Amino acid sequence: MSARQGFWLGTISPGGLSVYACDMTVYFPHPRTPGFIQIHRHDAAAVRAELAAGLLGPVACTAPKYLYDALGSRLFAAITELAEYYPTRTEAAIVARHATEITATLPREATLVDLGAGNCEKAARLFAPLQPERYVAVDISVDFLRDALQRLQCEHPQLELLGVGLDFSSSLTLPADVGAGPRVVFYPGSSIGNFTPTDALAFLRQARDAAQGGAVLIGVDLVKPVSVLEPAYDDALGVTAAFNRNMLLHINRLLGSNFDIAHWRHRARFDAGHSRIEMYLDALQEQRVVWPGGERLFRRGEAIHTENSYKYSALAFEALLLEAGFSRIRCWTDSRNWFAVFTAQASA
Ligand code: AVI
Repeated sequence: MSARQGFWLGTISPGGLSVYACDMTVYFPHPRTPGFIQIHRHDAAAVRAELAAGLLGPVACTAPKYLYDALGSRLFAAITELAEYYPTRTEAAIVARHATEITATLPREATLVDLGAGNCEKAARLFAPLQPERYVAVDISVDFLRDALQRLQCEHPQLELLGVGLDFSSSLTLPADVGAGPRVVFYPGSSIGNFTPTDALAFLRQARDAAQGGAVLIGVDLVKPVSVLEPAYDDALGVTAAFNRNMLLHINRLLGSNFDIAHWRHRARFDAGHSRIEMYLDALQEQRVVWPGGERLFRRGEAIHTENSYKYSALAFEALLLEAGFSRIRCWTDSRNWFAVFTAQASA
């Protein structure tokens, strides 16, 4: 908001009073504030049913989203700082080094849609080279986004900001409020690796629709020696172990179960056949875990499969993007070929 104003200025000096005309534009503070839309509704009964079904399977398993309660999100943030966990800093270095080239492949003045935005830091680094018209931060709950978006609004008073609370792991249908026109769908951190390749393909197809003729910008972790991969998921400090075991405390609250974390050990292994890191919790002793309406006896050594993190070759991920209907695919990697950043166009 601005107003053009003409007014007079004067100075008094030993030579007398000099008066001169001044014409300037006065800027008033912009009243923009971030918008918020919560779409995902926590359905406690459905969550309990999903958890119980997973725990009662032939091999007990849980969806990786249950790793992220408030403490789990903080532990994940700590993981990204570990020497062994290379993906976050490798991706940031690729984006910083090639920002001009990367953003040149993306539509200007588009809506930047950030999936799993959290503290919005990664997307904010794209604002200067990309010049988006609108920034839409998506996470499971808008409560995770409030502080970050309010801080960003102070730094970028002209940018339209919207927080959307959506569980996009089940469906990536964005509300109409996100607006018309091309979008850049940003999915960093190799979170796509936490889907099976079949689910990743379905997700990419939805991302292509969501881009409305724009493009995607995706970070993908690449296959590399086991000696690098396994420590990244089983660090010396035990932060990833705490992240994994904390899930049992989260499940106790959601399901009313009685997991005792003292009886469970973290394990991570690379399965070359599936090209994925698998995370497990192994029972240290035989134990009966009970919850309202169910129970399971875990034998000593029996495991709960808690997460998969798929590692791709650049060629295999390019093939997945092509199969999902993307075109003009570009890829940037680091000097060790550990991580890849892809852009791909949603239009033909
Ligand atoms: C969020 N996601 C990409 C992480 C990964 O590398 O698969 C989650 C993680 N699990 C253990 N460490 C990090």
